[in-house]
Amino acid sequence: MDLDKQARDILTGNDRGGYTIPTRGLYPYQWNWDSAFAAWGFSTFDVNRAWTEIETLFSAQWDTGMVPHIVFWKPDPGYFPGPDVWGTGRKPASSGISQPPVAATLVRRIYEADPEAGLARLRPLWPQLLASHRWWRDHRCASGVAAVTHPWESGRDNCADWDPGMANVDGSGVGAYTRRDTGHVDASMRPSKEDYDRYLAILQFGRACGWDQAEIIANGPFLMADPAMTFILIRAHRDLAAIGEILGETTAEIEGWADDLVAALPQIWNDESEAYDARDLRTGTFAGCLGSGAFLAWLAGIDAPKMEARLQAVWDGVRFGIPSNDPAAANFNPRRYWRGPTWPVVNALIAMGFAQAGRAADAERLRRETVALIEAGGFFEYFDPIDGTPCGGDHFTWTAAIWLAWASPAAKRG
Ligand code: 9WN
Repeated sequence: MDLDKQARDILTGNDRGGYTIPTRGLYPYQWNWDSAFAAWGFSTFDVNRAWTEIETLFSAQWDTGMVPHIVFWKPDPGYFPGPDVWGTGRKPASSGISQPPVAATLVRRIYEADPEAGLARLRPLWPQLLASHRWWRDHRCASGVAAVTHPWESGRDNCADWDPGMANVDGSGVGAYTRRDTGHVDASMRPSKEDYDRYLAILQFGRACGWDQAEIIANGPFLMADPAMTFILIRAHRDLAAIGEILGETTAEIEGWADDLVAALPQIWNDESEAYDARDLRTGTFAGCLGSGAFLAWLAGIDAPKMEARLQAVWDGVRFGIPSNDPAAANFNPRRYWRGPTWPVVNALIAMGFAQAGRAADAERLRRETVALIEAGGFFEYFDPIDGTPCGGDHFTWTAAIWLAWASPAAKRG
């Protein structure tokens, strides 16, 4: 069957009425950055539905400005940890952390694809987007670059990048619980029990302090500087400023937020590995990891000539796409979630950066390799970057979305 049609069918099939779930079974709620990608995909065939996706996500925004990483619109026992475990007391029920703020970047694209239809939808979103970017600035960038308070906040949950921070988290007292993820996909592709204990310990700290951000930043069990989040946020600030210009708003403050992040980048430059690297903000320890996070630099308009040779070695070390971890690293695992596999959705972001940097050949290579994965394996959550084996969930929303908006031969790439 025609892949464009299949992709559209996945988006409409995962539509739960105003919001899209990432995939049935494994992820039955609305996820933050997944929804922004879903909207980008919808914009290729139903722009009205694209705007609705973003509006629904932002309708769950906290009064602090935070857009939560999961919105639990309808109870579903198939996912753990659900709303009762998070205990945020919000309406609609949501988790207590956020996720990569790709919304402004993708909203700008959705608007540009059809400015006439978009203007009336863009205007009401402006204060919401601005409040969410201010939240990032105030609560996650105080020490310079962008930090994450939980691996789940990074969206690249199980990356080796988080190992130094996770090593300091005591997961021994979290109590008994039943995971649901391993009932949906092979356990060898998912995080270990020790990882889940620690994820829960971090969650329980947040819950115990009523999700008080100052307390979480000062004393929470996990705080790491994240290159990927920093690059995504720089790009998002610039895109938000461009949206502000369209709407005739003042944008100098937002440009200043982006400039401040750029100025802080030396904080996450690891001289030893000659690359941007995640860093434990409690101990100062670098993760010593090289993967897709560092290669989002170009998305932020950062040229990193010193990282060039490393990029080529990591990319040439696999066959399909840019891997989430260096294939030469001892902790590389080609199938375990974020410890080596390649994500079509991350490839789309990296390619956006390549295109912006005038590296058309790299952008095209990344697109072709991603196309090969989807053509052979289908619309899976992620893939083994060496032999192309599809992994994780099937009929996956963001893979279908980036197919329509970027990878498909029919996509209008801008
Ligand atoms: C926790 C939905 C989400 C993605 C994340 C991905 C995975 C969740 C999980 O699935 O995380 O948020 O339960 O493993 O890592 O990036 O947003 O697709």
